Amino acid sequence: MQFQDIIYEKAEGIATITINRPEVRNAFRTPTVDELIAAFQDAWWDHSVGVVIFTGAGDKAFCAGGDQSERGASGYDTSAAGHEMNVEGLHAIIRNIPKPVIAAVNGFAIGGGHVLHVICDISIASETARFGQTGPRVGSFDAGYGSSYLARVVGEKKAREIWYFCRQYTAQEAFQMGLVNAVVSADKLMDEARAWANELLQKSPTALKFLKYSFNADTAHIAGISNMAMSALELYYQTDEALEGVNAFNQRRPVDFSKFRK
Ligand code: 2NE
Repeated sequence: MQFQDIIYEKAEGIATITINRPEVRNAFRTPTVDELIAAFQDAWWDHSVGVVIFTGAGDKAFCAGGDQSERGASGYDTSAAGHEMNVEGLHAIIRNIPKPVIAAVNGFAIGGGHVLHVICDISIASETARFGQTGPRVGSFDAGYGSSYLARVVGEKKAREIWYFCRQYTAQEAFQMGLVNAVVSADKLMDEARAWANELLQKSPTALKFLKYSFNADTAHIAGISNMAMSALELYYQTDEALEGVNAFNQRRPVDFSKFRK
């Protein structure tokens, strides 16, 4: 598969997957998600790969979530890929690939982009990284892994704060709440991610695989919740309420949900 929206590299046991849309803070569109799934699939089956590093191009963003310029009353644009955006499939493959996935968070990890790093096994952040959800502001939500699993990571109160208030958090704040494993200066981020990956490459791959699946088993029920959540999201995107959120973002105006409070 030829990649347009991502860069996929393999060297010395490490597969590096980079979302390459820096002009939109690495927001993903439907083909981006397909390419990410294809890259993770390749890394899954390639026996020379022991660890995946997941990052974003440039120095501004890891990923700013779904591309809001491609969102309308039928959800995200399907014309380029011929099907709905398969975010659920992307979450599933990051969870299920039997190798550790390290998120190297090099800037904004926001909205659906924040969910991506949350699902990764390990997150290493640059000092410049910023974390947050935006769903209730832009007319969206992730009621699957994005919320339930986040609550496992940072606790119920903090997860509710993160989703309800749509605030941004610094890398140090993320470290303090257990949302990332380490914080390093921006120029050291990829070296640090590779150092963690190299440490993992010295460990038993089968032991790592079983440990990952054991950790996953405890939250495996969220897959079913995610099925319902993503189906509900497709319906919600068709509402005037959800459209008010996305239109306000795209028109760069304040959002007004007041008439939907019924
Ligand atoms: C990420 C953030 C905080 C960055 O802010 P800033 O000030 O550094 O940059 P700016 O000017 O907002 O963005 C730079 C350019 O990137 C585009 C902007 O429109 C802008 O374009 P130009 O003006 O240069 O033409 N851009 C940024 N994020 C974009 C996006 N997501 N889609 C399309 N274009 C985007 C700030 O940009 C921000 O808050 N972005 C929006 C974050 C967001 O709300 N994401 C979607 C959440 S919903 C979601 O991801 C989702 C879900 O909830 C469930 C399932 C699937 C997806």
